[in-house]
Amino acid sequence: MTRVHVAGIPVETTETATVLDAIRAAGLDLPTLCHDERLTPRGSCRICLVRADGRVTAACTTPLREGMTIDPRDAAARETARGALELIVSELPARALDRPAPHSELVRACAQMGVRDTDFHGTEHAGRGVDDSHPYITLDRDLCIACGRCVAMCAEVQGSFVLELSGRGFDTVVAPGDGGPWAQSACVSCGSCVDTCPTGALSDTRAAGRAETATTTTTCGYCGVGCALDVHTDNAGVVSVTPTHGAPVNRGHACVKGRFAHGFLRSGDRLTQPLIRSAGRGSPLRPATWEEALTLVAAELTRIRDAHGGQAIGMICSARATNEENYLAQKFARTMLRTNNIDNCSRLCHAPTAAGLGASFGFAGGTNSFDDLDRADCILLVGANPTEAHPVVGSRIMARVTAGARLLVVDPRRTALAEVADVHLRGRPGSNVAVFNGLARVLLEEGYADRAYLEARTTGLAELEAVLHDHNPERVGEIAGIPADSVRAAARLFGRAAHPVIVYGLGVTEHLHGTDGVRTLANLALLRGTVGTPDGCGVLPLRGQNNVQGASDMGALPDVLPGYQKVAEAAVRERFSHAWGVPVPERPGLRIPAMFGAALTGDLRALYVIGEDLLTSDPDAGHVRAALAACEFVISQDIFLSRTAEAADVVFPAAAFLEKDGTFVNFERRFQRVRAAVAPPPGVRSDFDILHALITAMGGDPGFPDPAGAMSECARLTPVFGGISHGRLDAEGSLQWPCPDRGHPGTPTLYLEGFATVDRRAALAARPYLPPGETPDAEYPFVLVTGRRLAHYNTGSMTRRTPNAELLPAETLDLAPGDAAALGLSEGDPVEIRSRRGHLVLPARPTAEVAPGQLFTAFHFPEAPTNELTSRHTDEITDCPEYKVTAVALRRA
Ligand SMILES: Nc1nc2c(c(=O)[nH]1)N[C@H]1C(S)=C(S)[C@@H](COP(=O)(O)OP(=O)(O)OC[C@H]3O[C@@H](n4cnc5c(=O)[nH]c(N)nc54)[C@H](O)[C@@H]3O)O[C@H]1N2
Ligand SMILES: Nc1nc2c(c(=O)[nH]1)N[C@H]1C(S)=C(S)[C@@H](COP(=O)(O)OP(=O)(O)OC[C@H]3O[C@@H](n4cnc5c(=O)[nH]c(N)nc54)[C@H](O)[C@@H]3O)O[C@H]1N2
Ligand SMILES: [Mo]
Repeated sequence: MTRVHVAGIPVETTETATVLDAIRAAGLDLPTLCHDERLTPRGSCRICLVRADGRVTAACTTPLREGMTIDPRDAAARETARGALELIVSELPARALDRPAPHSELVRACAQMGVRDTDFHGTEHAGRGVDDSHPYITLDRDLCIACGRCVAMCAEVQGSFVLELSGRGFDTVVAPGDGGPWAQSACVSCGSCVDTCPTGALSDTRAAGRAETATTTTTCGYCGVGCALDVHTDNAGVVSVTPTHGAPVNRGHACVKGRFAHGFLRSGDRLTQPLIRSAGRGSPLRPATWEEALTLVAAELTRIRDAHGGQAIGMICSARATNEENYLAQKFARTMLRTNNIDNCSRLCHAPTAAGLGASFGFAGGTNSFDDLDRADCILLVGANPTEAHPVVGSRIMARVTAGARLLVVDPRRTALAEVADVHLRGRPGSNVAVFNGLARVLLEEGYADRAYLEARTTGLAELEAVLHDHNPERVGEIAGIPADSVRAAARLFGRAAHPVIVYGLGVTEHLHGTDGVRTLANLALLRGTVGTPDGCGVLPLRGQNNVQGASDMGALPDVLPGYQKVAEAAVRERFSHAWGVPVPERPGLRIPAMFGAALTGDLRALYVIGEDLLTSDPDAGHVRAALAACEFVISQDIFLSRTAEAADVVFPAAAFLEKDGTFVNFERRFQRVRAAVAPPPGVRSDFDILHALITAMGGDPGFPDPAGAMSECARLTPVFGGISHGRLDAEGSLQWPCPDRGHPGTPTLYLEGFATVDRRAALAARPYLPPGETPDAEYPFVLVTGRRLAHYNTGSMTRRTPNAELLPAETLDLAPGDAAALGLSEGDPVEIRSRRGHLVLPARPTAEVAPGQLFTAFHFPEAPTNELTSRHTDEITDCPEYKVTAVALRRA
């Protein structure tokens, strides 16, 4: 603690604070231009000159000393600062003052320091020109003051190192490193340069000429990182989105989706009316009134339930929707449809995480906070590509690596982070369990295991050692196709680290042995004793969808009620039945893949799908098509007419995340508020309102009028969320579960007082390597891996309806250059990919990112229906599809 005086006011600050921090802590405003609290201070613009302990000094770079006296209004210092500002603006055209003050620190500084438009001597036609090649970012070179903030943001925060200052003296201007047009540079469009620019030299192209009238802080609705966003709006809708400064997760950073991809909201093909079929299947979908559609759905669901029982109806809820919507949906399924047949896309994604981490440690969630990455000195990144799929996390990892942390990557592809890794274990798809066991063996054999921790806090070491007996690095290397020595090298770096952290993604879960993968990976954290300890960094699964953690937490799952309380336990059912006034069905329900199977046998007759495009995202699309066709009645609730909606009997038009109220839970178990920044288009209702109306139409009582009421009912019935409420979140910002009561601060780090298992110990898993469901053979010699690309999101329904489509216009098949050459394929040549289930044609993209014999593509475009190819193999424990391994054949098309 340092104590100083600012203009006579006593101020206490942290030891690392600067004079500027103290001035701001005293509640005084001091204009700055080159300063950004997210960056290393530069002290180059000199407009923050003040007097401190008698000397004139730049406030932003001067560290505090105990007892310092600071005079931020000292006449001589401020006059020199004014001179510095006058010198800066003398080169700028006066139109620099045209920007609205909230977004221009220059405009604010001029107003506060009395610098006028007549001090601007730069001509309108200085002629350095505008680069408007990029769909979102415009560079107006004549407004650049070469402060270097954008360059520092790109390097220090984003970790892309794309921008630099080029030219000399007053001609210095920011440029994408290679000097060509911005759009052709390696820029990843995170927008942090725009966000930091103090003059408007860099601006958000889509916001040009619009002035916002309101700003709403909400949580991003794309991936599971949970970035806080400020959404700026006018009467016509969203003007721009900026990352919320000082927010706990993203700390003022964002990515191309959250920051820019909001244009889909006003897309001309938004669903705005319910659709029904007048004359049943085969007749076209036609617009209907809400009353007509709700009455029809209520009547059909009631008829099928009463004739065939609740088990004849299935509901797939949405990880895109809020907690309150998921809570209401599972309550609807259980009380009105009288079935536990409810699931969500966690099934296709991180169900093995929930099962695996639950079995190893106790809770179905990541063990630590994202912030713990700040102290990690070794990052084991497995089967995840966060630079594309969780960019804010990818950037933070890059920053740690730049600061000296070791990086170990386990991925068959050479991803951007594999490129900078100390060791890249490039194992064959499906070989994880072998690799993790190999690492475990070296940790134990070479004395890196924390024996005291293992003794005190875990069970199963002897069984694990028995399995590791035949997983030495040589055998593991053979299975995975990697050198045994690189397994040893990785284990040693992980073993020697003081604070190793494990970060992982779908490359671990979406496999026949996905849960085994999670468990054998969790073993490594236990062997090092880094879970449930105050300075441990734990295991962080990079959950996928914005609210996939929450949808599962809310009980949109067939075997658990909210908070993972088991349907099979009578006491749990009793408590919910009592509160809801309807008995909760006893039998756990069907998982998504089993719902399709039941539809084909006639056991499932109706399917209600909220915010999920089954025909695009579930594996073996042909099978899904047949299952939907076999159902008597299919309802799709979406913001667009997805393929699944096209195949449905009724379509309800739903509101999107920027239009609704509630909460999401991110990958660190963090509840955060979602607030409506704009109204939905006329005729569109939120998922909450639709379900609410439907319950009423079926003669039921939803039990609460609004999302806040849903959250409080959930909190009353769910011990781990007992202290969560909208009121508290509004006041405190965010809360990580477990949060059992109103006075509880939430739990950033799990298991400090013991694991949440019966014996309070973590369970080491003894699982041997087993081969994947599909392996290449003479007929299908290639392994296709499917995953994600930066600019598009899952089925692409949102991002393809924004200028992100200009950033990535089409899908490709990525293949090793040698394989391309052997097939006579050059960049862009059409290639037919055939699996045992289907085929499609994509342009070839030869790249060394992909290993020989392997292929990679995503599933973001309707023209590339990847899931026509994928198989119905699923994780043995959780039924998560084996999306990461499909045997295929290639042919020039
Ligand atoms: N831009 C963008 N961001 C997204 C999404 C999106 O569609 N686009 N989707 C969101 C969703 S729902 C999710 S779940 C997350 C997913 O985020 P990630 O899990 O990072 O995404 P993927 O690209 O599917 O797969 C990750 C990596 O697993 C590797 N992999 C494949 N097989 C194996 C294997 O056997 N072993 C190992 N060790 N690695 C393997 C792949 O090569 C790939 O690099 O992203 C979320 N964020
Ligand atoms: N081949 C292959 N397939 C995969 C994967 C893979 O790696 N490879 N990954 C799998 C994974 S991890 C996942 S999570 C799934 C994702 O698959 P999906 O969940 O089907 O994909 P999304 O595009 O995220 O969203 C589904 C639908 O929700 C709609 N939507 C968005 N917001 C809302 C809302 O607020 N309310 C409503 N009602 N609708 C909304 C969108 O328009 C879209 O049509 O895909 C899986 N499929
Ligand atoms: Mo996902």
